[in-house]
Amino acid sequence: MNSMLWLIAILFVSMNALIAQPKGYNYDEGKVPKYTLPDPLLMTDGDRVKTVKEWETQRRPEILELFKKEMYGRAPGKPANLKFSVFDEQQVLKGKAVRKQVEIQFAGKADGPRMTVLIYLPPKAKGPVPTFLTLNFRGNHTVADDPNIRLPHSWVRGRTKGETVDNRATEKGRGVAKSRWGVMNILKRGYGLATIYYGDIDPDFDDGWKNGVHALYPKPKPDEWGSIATWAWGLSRALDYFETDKDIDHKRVAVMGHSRLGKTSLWAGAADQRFALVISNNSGCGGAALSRRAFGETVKRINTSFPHWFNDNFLKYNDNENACPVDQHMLVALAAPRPVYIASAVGDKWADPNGEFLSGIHANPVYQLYGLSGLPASKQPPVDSPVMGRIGYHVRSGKHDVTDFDWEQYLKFADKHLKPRKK
Ligand code: GTR
Repeated sequence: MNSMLWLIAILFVSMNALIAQPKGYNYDEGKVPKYTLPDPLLMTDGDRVKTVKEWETQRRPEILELFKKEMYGRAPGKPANLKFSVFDEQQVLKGKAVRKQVEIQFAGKADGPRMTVLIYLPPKAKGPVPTFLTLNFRGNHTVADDPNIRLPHSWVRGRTKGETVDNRATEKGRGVAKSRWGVMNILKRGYGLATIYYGDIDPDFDDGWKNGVHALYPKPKPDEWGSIATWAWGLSRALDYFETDKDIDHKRVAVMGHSRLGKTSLWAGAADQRFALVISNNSGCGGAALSRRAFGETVKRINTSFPHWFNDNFLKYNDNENACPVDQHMLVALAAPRPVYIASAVGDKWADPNGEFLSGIHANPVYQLYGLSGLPASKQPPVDSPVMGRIGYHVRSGKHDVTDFDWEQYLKFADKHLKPRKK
C-alpha cells in the first residue's frame, strides 16, 4: 500500500474508534464507582422472596411497575381496531423461502399509523415454525436482496443530512443491511424470520410525540411510554398477528434486537411474557449494561442525546444512578424463567461489555429460584467463547454490529431452548 492509502486507512480506523468511544467517559475498570445493586429478591417492604409464587405475584409485578414508572414508561394495551392485512404470500428466493408481508393497521385504517411485517419462512415446514422477531434500522427492504419487499412508507434515518430529516426510502437501499441477517441460514435451521422497520412504529427523533403510533394517543405523561416502550409495543402487536397465523408458532417467538433495538427487545420480553426467548445484541446503557457502573455511555448522556427514548421520570437519574430503585440486572430477571441471551463485542466499550455480562450474573438468583442455573459463569468468559445456560452470554471480537458469529450463537441457543418440535 502506498503512504496515501495508509494515511486514509489510519484516519478511517481512528474515526471509527472516536465514534465507538466518545471522549470524556470512563473506559477504565479501575475507575468504576463503588455501587450497591438493588436486590431483585428483596421486596420494597423489606421481606425476602422465597418462592416462585412470591416472585411471580409480588416482586416481579413490583419491579415491572418500577421500570414502567421510572424509565421506559407505561404503554397502552392492544388497540380495539387493530387490523391485519396479508398482502403478499409466495415462494421466493428460488423456492427456498416463503415470503409473507403483512400490514398491521393500528387504528384499522389504511391511511393511519401502520407497520409492515416482512416474514420469511422455511418452505417445507410441517406445522408452525419457531420464529425470530426483530426490528430493523433502515427498512425491511434493506434486509435481503429481494425486489418485491415493500419500501417503508415512513421517515427513514438520513445518512448525510442528520437524523431528523424526513427522508424517503429508495430502491438504492435494497439489501444494504443483509450482512446482519443471514436469512437463508435461519430458514435452513428450521426457523422463521420476521422483521419490522422500527420507524413505522415511531420515527426515531424527538418530534413532540406526533408521528407514528403516537398520533393516536395523547402526549405521554412523565411515567408514560418513550420510544423504546413504543417500539416494544409494536413488537407485541406483531405477536398479536402471529397468534392468527397458522404457519408461525406464536408460543416459540424469540425477540432479538441490536443496540437501541436490543434495549427494546429486553423491554419487550419484560413487558410481554408471550415472548418465549429474548436476545440482546450490544444493547448497552438502558439495555443490558448496569447503569450504576457509569462505564462508557451514562444515563445522563443517553437522556441528553436521545431525550425521547425513555420517559421524563428517568431524567431524575442523570448523574444520580444510585437513587434509581432498579438497575438493568432486574430487567434481565424480568425474563425469568425464560431464556435470555446477552451479547457484547470487545470493540464496543461504549456499551460496557462487562456491565452487560454482570447484569446476567446478578439476574441469577431469580433463575435459581426456579431451580435453573441462569448464567453459568463466575467471570466474564474469554473473547469468542460463548457460555449458555438459561442465560447465555458472549463477548465477540470486533465492533458494535450484528455478525454471523452472533447469529450462530442465537441459533444454537434457540436449538437448546426452543428446539423445533419433534415430528
Ligand atoms: C448510540 C447510543 C447507544 C446505542 C446506539 C445504537 O448512539 O449511544 O445507546 O443505542 O446508538 O442504537 O445504534
